[in-house]
Formats: sequence, structure tokens, C-alpha cells
Amino acid sequence: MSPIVSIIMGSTSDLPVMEKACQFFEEMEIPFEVNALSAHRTPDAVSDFARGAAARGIKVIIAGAGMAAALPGVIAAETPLPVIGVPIKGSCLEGLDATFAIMQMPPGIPVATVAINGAQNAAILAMQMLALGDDALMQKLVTYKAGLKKKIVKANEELSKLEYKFKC
Ligand code: RP5
Repeated sequence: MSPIVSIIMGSTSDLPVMEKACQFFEEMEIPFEVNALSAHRTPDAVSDFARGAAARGIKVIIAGAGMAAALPGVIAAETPLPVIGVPIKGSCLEGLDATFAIMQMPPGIPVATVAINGAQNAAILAMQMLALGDDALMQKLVTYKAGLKKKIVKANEELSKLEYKFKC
């Protein structure tokens, strides 16, 4: 089995957040790899990874980083693959630092940026990209989305049982 998605994080301190992406791919049975690389601490390794990812069969890259989060943008600079950035909340700036660093890319080098700590949404977005060329994955996404709707239907059933004097 070869990975089609690569999950990269700037440090293993990002793992508690980035694990949400791993768990989603596991649930959806999508082969993935997960590694730590740092734009600041291991710049050469980041470059090697980004340049070689497409040739290894990777289709989408998810990169999570905190603080001065250069990782997703630096990867995007050296690959034609789509890169999804996950800003990690880790410093005294509460993740805004990473959000701006990841989101404010110059024209020509986009990084699709999800919410602070939004690793699960990054995985879903990656699956949506993969599903464009894979009917079976698209069907799994349809089922997944239907499951989300059921959750809210159930929530409303529970809310309807709440009793208050002035609840109409
Ligand atoms: C970033 O610096 C990493 O992505 C991490 O969010 C943050 C802190 O890294 P550690 O000092 O915990 O390794 O590059």
C-alpha cells in the first residue's frame, strides 16, 4: 500500500492536533503517511520532501505548523501538488500568528488554509480533492455528509424534549 496523502507537521508537539487528520484517513481507509519536518530546523529535508512528493504518488499534502508557520508555504513553493495548511494554536498569540503566516501567501503559491487546529477539516478537504477522480471516495463522502445531517436531526429531537415554562 502506498500513501496518496502526506501529513507533515513542524514538530511532534503538533501531533495532538494533527492526529485528527490521521484518524479521519484511517476511518475512510485512505492510505496516508505522517512525518515531522521543520521549515526552520530542517529546511533541506523540507525541500527534498516537497520536490519528490508528486513522483512518489502523493496527491495532496496537509502541513500543520505553529508560531511563524512557514512550513506549508515553503512546501507549496516546491511542489505542484495542492497543499492544505493547518495553523496550530501553540504560542502566546493563540494561533493567529500561524494563521496569518499560512494564509497570507503571495500570488502564485496558494495554500488552502483551514481553521486554527482544523486538522480534521484539512483531511476532509483533501478527501474531497481526491474524490474528484474517484467515484468510490465520492460515495464515502456523500455517506459521511449524510451522517452529519443525522447528528443535527437527533440534536433537534433532544432539544424538543427540553421543558421550560416559556419555551414555545
Ligand atoms: C513550529 O513551532 C512547530 O510547528 C510547532 O507548532 C512550534 C513549536 O515547536 P516545538 O518547540 O514544540 O518543537 O515550528
